[in-house]
Amino acid sequence: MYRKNERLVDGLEEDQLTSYRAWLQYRSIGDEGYQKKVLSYFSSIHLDCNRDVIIDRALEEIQLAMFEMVGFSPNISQNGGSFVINVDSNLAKEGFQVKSTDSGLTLTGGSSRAVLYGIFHILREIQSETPLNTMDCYEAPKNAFRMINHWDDMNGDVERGYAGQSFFYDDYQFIKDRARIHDYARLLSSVGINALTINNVNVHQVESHLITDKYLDEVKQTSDIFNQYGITMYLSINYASPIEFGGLDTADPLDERVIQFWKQTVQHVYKRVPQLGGFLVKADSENRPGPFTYDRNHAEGANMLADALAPFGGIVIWRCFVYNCKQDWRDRKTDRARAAYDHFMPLDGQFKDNVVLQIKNGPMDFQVREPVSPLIGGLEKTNQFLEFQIAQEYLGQQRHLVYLIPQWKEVLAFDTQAKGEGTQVKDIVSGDVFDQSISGIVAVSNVGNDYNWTGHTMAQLNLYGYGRLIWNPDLSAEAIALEWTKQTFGRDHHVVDHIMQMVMPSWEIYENYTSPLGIGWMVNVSHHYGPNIDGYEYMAWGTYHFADRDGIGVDRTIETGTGYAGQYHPVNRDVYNALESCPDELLLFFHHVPYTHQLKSGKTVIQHIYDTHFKGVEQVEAMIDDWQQLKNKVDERRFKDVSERLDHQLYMAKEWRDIINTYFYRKSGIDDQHKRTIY
Ligand code: GCV
Repeated sequence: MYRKNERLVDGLEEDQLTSYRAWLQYRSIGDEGYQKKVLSYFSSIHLDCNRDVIIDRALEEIQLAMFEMVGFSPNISQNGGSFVINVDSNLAKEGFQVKSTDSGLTLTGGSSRAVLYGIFHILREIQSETPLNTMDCYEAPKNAFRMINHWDDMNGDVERGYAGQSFFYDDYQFIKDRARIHDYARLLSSVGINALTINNVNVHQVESHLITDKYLDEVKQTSDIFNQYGITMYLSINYASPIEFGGLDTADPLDERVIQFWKQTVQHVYKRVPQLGGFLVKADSENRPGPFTYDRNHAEGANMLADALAPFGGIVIWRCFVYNCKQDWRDRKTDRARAAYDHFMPLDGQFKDNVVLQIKNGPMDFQVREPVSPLIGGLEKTNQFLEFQIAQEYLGQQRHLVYLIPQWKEVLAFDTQAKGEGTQVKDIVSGDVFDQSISGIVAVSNVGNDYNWTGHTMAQLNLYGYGRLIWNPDLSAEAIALEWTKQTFGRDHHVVDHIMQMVMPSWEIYENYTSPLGIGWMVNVSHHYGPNIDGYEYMAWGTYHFADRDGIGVDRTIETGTGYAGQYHPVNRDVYNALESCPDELLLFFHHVPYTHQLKSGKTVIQHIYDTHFKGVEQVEAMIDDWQQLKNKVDERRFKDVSERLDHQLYMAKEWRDIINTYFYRKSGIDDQHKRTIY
């Protein structure tokens, strides 16, 4: 009854399987002509390269997909066939070429991993019914590292997880049945992900032991599963491990005992898990230990670990999310936005070659809208990863439909001006601008053990889109959404059109009914969901928006504010620093203005807040209308799931609208001309 490749059989109800399959639906091809062509092109597979475990997975995938799509599973032979697979090491290691010939198709990969990517590419095209004789292409990923970070804890919780519990751990143990991990690895490799961490960057005492004999067997078994799909596994480590389980009283990176501790620990870990990629570290941030305790800087901290990992080809991924957690509300000069740059810019050039800095896309924390972190384009002599968050911590927690690719496209297209005009983020993080030995993009995962992986069915699109976008940042948000929709829900125009209408504006819609003009943060303490204007926990007794009766926004200018604007290269610095040139959507991020300040749109700030909040609610209503058109056009289970989430989204959008508009109306004391009836 279930397909053999979906290893997770137990625990799934029949009608949940469609959701579980996500975008790998491989539905039967309806068009008879196209079906015949597929049958003839893939009647047999000629494997013209050595078999290994990754090639096995690739073959398994195409056999399965063919069986599903055309009812026939091709034979594999080494003596001819209409579909030829080979490996040519002259191609880029992860690059592949597809060529149509008179008798069929040839797929050539630069490695086994590339063959796997090529197979998924071909299957994607077939699901969109792309004519087979036009499939010729050469593809190679723009980014060498394409990574996912899990924030899973060993008690089974997922920090900022909105899709159930962890499928790695439960009750401080690895989950014995690894079926789901296989299926997950398959989903990831289908969109080109090649690296991941499996434990939270907040490494508590229990998880510290992941690098000890207590768990190394299971770490190895998990790593082996991912390796089969071309994915290298990493672990988050606790900087204070020498104290946690090493019997030392210090984690000082320059202390010889600490240095020896890490050398021996790493040596042991690699003996047990030779394919491990290295360590991810969150240090001196949100109460995590780090080198600051010993008056050492982050280069000293990271380099010590890098030395221990170097003999094994391991790397250290070091996060730049370091800031002072407690700020007094009267203090308008300390600025969390400045922190990453202030800490790490002075260290540019001091990190070892096998260290890479991981930088969140914005200077704060994955808000609905932030400027790009000035560290990207600032650092010139340091390896760097850009960090996104697929989990929708501040973007509706996977109860709201928010398509994140348009936001990430803006980040990647941002012109940092680091080497004059045209120095876009996408070229810096890919390592094309500065000489970096390690470069790429990483994102916080949005999956859990929910039967549909992501809680909201539509949030599958963000996982899919993340992989596709970082493989090729030039793909448009529309193209990615279209690919996903066709694979996930089929090619019916009616279905595709309505879903596209829902997803494409969804980021802007969310912004409309939540935090306006770059202000961010107005969420409830600790869980970060729902409107609370004065709620953010790390701002002691105050807010990050400084709204008072006279105005709103954070003055981050050089002359009178925190000086954050000065962290950008001159053109961007000047644009953000001047009230006249600062773009409306980031106005309150950079400036404190009166409510009557006129935006470039011609509206006042207060009127903009009112209008967008009303508009956002109307837009959610329109989304619901779109979805309702699809009743009986998509399977019942997914229809019901999405309908329920949309209803909740509308409820919450109204709550946001009413709370925000009422608050600012009262706060500003603006007269009636700006008012609209709220209730
Ligand atoms: C894993 C934010 C989140 C934390 C998260 C942190 C980080 O502050 O709220 O849950 O911790 O980012 O990125 O380390």
